Amino acid sequence: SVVGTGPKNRITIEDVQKHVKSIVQGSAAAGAGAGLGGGAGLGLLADPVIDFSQFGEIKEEKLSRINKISAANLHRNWVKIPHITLFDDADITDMDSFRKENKQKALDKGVKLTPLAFIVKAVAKSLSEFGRINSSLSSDGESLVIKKYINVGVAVDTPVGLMVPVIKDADKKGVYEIANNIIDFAKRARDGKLTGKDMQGGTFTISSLGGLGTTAFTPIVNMPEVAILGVSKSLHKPVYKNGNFEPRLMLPLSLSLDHRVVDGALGAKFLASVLENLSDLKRIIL
Ligand code: CAO
Repeated sequence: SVVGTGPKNRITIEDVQKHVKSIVQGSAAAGAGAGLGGGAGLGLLADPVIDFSQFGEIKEEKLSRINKISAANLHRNWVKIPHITLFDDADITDMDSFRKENKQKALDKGVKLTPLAFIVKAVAKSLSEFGRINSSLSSDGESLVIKKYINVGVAVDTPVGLMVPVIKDADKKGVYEIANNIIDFAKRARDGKLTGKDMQGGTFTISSLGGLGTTAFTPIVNMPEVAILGVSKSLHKPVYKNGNFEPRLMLPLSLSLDHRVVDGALGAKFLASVLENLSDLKRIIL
């Protein structure tokens, strides 16, 4: 890689010295990035190489192909996207009574109605009103591509890793159809039968750990999308209403945003809209 400046492009002693100097200066700049005053490069330390067996018995498992693909994507998204995460609780008392009233009827039609289908519908409605949340940065970083279609990805946990199939045109689908899509995708994801097409074209992602039980978490934005909603387990909580504490079923939500595109204020308005849709089903049914 040394550029020769001598006769017929021969490499001179000066060329080699210049080349070495540029390399040394380059690594010094990267090293400065690791300290507080730097910033030109990330200047990260190399991963530690440790023989863990010296401390006790170990077992080594190979990472799956999906593990490796998602690790590379998550790492890029974590490093490149300046995240902020907003937290709030949605009052889903009425929504959940409605869901339970219709649970058996839905099962008779072969549909398992979980809160997630309602959440997808509520989010799709809000996305139709907040174009900036349903957007991507152009690859040159010069403009914002606002999508008129609403495709909601749903993270599915499988034995070989995380997959994100996409519910296309979620705003145009009813809750039953969305629930059907989720069941079909989850089954095919776990059977290793999802296609590339099933996982393309998402404009927003929902990651639900509600069935497993967490109080809150900070999901990582799924590039090139600019926002992701984390769903935790709903719990009955005392809510102060009309001068009394009432037991209400509250659903904890966490909205992570790409701060380059979405400011906290806009994110808060979007989250408030999702909360309203979930607490008043009429808003999403009509
Ligand atoms: N609060 C309380 N209960 C909830 C809930 C919530 N937010 N969400 C689901 N539940 C309940 C369901 O109603 C169901 O109860 P019943 O069996 O009594 O009806 C039970 O929990 C299990 O639900 P489920 O997980 O089978 O179905 P789902 O529609 O909620 O989710 C799917 C489907 C595919 C998204 C889920 O199985 C999954 O894979 N989640 C993991 C996602 C993940 O790993 N995300 C990444 C996180 S960061 O790495």
